[in-house]
Amino acid sequence: MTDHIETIKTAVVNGAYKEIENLVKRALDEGVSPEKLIDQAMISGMDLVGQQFSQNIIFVPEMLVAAVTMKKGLDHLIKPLLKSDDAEPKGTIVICTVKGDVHDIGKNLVIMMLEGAGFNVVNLGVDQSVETLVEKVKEIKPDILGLSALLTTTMPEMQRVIESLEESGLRKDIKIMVGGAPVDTAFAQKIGADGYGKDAAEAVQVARSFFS
Ligand code: B1M
Repeated sequence: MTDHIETIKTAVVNGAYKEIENLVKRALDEGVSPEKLIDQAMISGMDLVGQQFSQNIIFVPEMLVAAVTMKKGLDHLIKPLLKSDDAEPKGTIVICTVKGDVHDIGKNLVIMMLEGAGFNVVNLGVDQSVETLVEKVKEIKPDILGLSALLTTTMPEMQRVIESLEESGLRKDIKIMVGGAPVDTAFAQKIGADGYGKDAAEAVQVARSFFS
């Protein structure tokens, strides 16, 4: 089992996008859980990629190939396994990465888990402006708006979204959940969000708590 985890972690770090599907399939066939593959192999691999980037050992192109590799493993093999058939329909969540930010792996993982838990998720993608979000909230009327940011420079966008929703009179009808590596509970409280999810599993708990 450790072998599968180490092999897949190395594949993500090395950007082995041609091999990843086979490696993940083999691990799943041999009984490694999707959750273990995500946490201990893929996310841990991406952390290493981030460290290597900070130390100038690798650069943006390598980081991008690692991201493509992780996405391939997640989308085709793990996503279907995270869906549960008996999940009762819950509320609707509109989710995106904020303006100026194109990181979407974590957000997409959050979406997979929310869908698996029975939420109806509308994924607006990445780099979404305050104006678009206000329009979409007006149009879709979701129960929850989820905002993701991976850059310290894009975190303030979350506050702008909340302020604009307040100005448009839409804030009172919606719960706002924020997340992403640089975000924490203190920041979420400071900007007036209703909840913060440390990871995908916590995001599901927070979303559920809005309905209890
Ligand atoms: Co970027 N990048 N990147 N990058 N990148 C980071 C974030 C960085 C920490 C790397 C580093 O320096 N060590 C650094 C940010 C530094 C900072 O702001 N303090 C950084 C930088 C600097 C940059 C660029 C500026 C580099 C450049 O161009 N010079 C550039 C910016 C582009 C832009 O957005 N405008 C850039 C570009 C990229 C790529 C495009 C190459 C690629 C992204 C590809 C993609 O996403 N499609 C990339 C990658 C891959 C990373 C790292 C290596 C990995 C991110 C990731 O996918 N992690 C990252 C380093 C790191 O995080 N270790 C780094 C795995 C993912 C599962 O975790 O996203 O944290 P995460 O999501 C978690 C939780 O945070 C949470 O749940 C998820 C699952 O557990 N969560 C939520 C996330 N969203 C949530 C929302 C919720 C709730 C929970 O509710 C709504």
